[in-house]
Amino acid sequence: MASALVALGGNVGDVRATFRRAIPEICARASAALVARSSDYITPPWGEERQPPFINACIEIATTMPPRPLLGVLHAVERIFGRDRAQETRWGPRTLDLDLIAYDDVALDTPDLTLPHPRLFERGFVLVPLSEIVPARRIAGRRVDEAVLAVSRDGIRPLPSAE
Ligand code: PH2
Ligand code: MG
Ligand code: MG
Repeated sequence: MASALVALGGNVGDVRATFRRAIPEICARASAALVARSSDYITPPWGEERQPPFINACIEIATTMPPRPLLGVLHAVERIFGRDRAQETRWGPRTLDLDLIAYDDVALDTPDLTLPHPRLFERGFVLVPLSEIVPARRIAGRRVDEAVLAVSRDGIRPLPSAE
C-alpha cells in the first residue's frame, strides 16, 4: 500500500458539502482507504486575491493505485463536482480542486504531474491542514510540522466540524 496525500480546495458553491461527497468518491474510484482527514479551514485566496475565500482540507489515503492513474481519478472527481477547466482562470474560483501533494517518497517531474507538489512549501492553505494529519511526515526531506512554521498562516482558521 502506498500513502498518498491529497489537498482539497474550492470557493464556489457549498464547498464543505462537496468535500463530504468527494472524499468517498475518491476512495471508491482509487480502491483506497481513508487514513486521515483534516478539519476544513477557511483560507484567504492565494495567487488571485479578488475572489471569495477558499475552504481547504487534506486527506491521507492508502492505495495500490499508481500516481498517474490516481491523478486521473482526482480529475474525474473534480469533473463530477462541476469543475470545468476550460472555463476557469489560473488561481481563479473553482468548485473543487484536488491536488496530489505526495505519494510515498516518489519524486516525479513530468509535464502533467510533479511529485512532491512543486508549490507545497509556499502554501499555508495546504501545509496547515497537512500538519494536522501528518506532522511528522517528511516530504522532500522536510518535516511537515517544521515546514508549516515557515509560511504565513494569516487568516487561516479551522472550521468547527460539520457533523
Ligand atoms: N487554489 C487556487 C488558487 N488560490 N487560495 C487558497 N487559499 N486555497 C486554494 O485552494 C487556492 C487558492 C487554485 O487552485
Ligand atoms: Mg490547487
Ligand atoms: Mg489542482
